[in-house]
Amino acid sequence: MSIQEQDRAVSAGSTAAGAGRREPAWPAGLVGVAAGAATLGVAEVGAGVAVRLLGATGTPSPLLAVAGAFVDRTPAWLKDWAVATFGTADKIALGVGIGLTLLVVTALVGALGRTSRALSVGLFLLVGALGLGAVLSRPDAMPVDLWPTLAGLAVGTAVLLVGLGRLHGRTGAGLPGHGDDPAEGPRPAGGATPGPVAGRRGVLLAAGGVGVLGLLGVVAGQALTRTGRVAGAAVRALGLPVPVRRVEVPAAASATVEGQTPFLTPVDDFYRIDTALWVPRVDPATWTLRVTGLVEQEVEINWAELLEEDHVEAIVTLTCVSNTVGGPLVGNTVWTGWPVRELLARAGVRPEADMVLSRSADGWTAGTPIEALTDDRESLIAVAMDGQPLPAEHGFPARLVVPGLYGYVSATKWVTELKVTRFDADEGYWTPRGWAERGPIKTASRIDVPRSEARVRAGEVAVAGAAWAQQRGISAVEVRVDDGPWQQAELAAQPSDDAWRLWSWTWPDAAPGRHQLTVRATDGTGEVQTDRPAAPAPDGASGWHAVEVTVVEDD
Ligand SMILES: Nc1nc2c(c(=O)[nH]1)N[C@H]1C(S)=C(S)[C@@H](COP(=O)(O)O)O[C@H]1N2
Ligand SMILES: [Mo]
Repeated sequence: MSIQEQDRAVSAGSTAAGAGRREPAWPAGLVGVAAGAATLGVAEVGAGVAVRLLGATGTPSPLLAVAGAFVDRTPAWLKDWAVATFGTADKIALGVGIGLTLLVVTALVGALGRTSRALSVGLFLLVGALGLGAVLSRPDAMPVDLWPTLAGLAVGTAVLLVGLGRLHGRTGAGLPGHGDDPAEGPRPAGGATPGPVAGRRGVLLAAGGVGVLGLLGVVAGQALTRTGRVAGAAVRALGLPVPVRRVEVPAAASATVEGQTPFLTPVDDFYRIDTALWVPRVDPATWTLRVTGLVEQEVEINWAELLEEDHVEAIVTLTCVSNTVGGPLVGNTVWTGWPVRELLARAGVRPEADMVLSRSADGWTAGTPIEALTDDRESLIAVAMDGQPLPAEHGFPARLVVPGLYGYVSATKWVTELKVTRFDADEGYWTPRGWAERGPIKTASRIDVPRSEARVRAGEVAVAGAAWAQQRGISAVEVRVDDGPWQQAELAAQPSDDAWRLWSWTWPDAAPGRHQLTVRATDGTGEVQTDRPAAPAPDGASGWHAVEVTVVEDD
């Protein structure tokens, strides 16, 4: 009997016996959810095995593939909103969003099975096809990456068919046992038991069990996948180049006020922004960096060769274009690396080139104006931050660091290729997604102390923060209370124009009540930070950072 025939038999049976009584939707919905969970459980465990044991290069996990495909299609305003709302937890938020969507969709698909099992299975497979398409659309995808999802769909479809069949009093084809329970009473001639059958409870329990197992599979599969991708202890054991030039970080550059951001951001606190849903695990033994495109000759270097070159240290503040005024997506550290300009010189850049499209192991790209990589600024192929190998999530084994440009147009992590090209021929990942083609960093300043909405004691109040204008440096920072006059802040030392400059100011006579503190910086060229507010998209936020504080009576 085909599915359609069974359907007809089922509806005929239930109308005859049920006399118009409509079955509730939720048991069938639960079966749909169980089928979805079973699919994902099998697929994610399979994906974990594919990544861990079989060395898959693509994204065999349908969940990560869908999430990745979604991220790639995120318009600027949505990315902006997500980062503003969830900060660096945006990936978790995305995971929760996908989970809830799947819950609703599979429940609906299951509930439709009351009317037509064929329709239910058809829609179920359609959703599965979207997952398969997402897997195939990922960078480095191979047809073999499809098997975990296909295996999951086979199991999920079986769960759906059997669950719906039993729920509607039909014995699934080749499934003995059902209906033999005398408690279910006599079976009508059509072979269908009437209405909601006594076996329903069993079906629901089974569906719940399958659902839980499926979820466990998802958790286990994700754990397998992720640990499989993160560079392990072997990474730490690798030697690092001894820099031919070291930087001094003078004590006078340090924070002076408690709660102020430290001059060097601890690696563990360094913000992380990327489109990678799993951290690419790049094996330095097979890693290479190629220079291609508009060059006299293509050049390729491997890890051992890179370590042979003359590395230097540079203090560079990295900033994300998505950072809001006063936001946290900025960090400062000492980078160790080989100047990009030396690698490009080896390849010989042709005069018509005006951009370098750098590409990462996971297919992400950044378009950087060529002069930022060939002039005398300290643009590096960085292999270390704060004297340690790059953590996997910050680009191990090598990434680009380009002073003066937002990360999205320059700071390619897990970098594998530099394609010398032109802006009119190529574009970086974020450009077609609504972000500007070029992203020079705007002068910015931030109040860290006191925090917004803090309560402080009347009298002397320490105010402190950081300001940055990479490549230009900071020459002044001013603070204002309410609409009062601008006051010069004290500046810490600035060992590099590419690093932020810490500042502090003592508010001498904070009076009880609510007050607003505002900060603005002047860059090294004498230009004052603009007060014109702008959202991060398309080329970086602007405007003055202000905090509201409540001053309370000193007792
Ligand atoms: N491969 C890759 N590199 C990337 C990105 C990315 O999505 N993929 N994001 C860029 C962006 S937008 C920023 S702000 C910086 C952030 O670097 P961090 O995570 O080390 O702080 O990395 C850049 N490099
Ligand atoms: Mo960014």
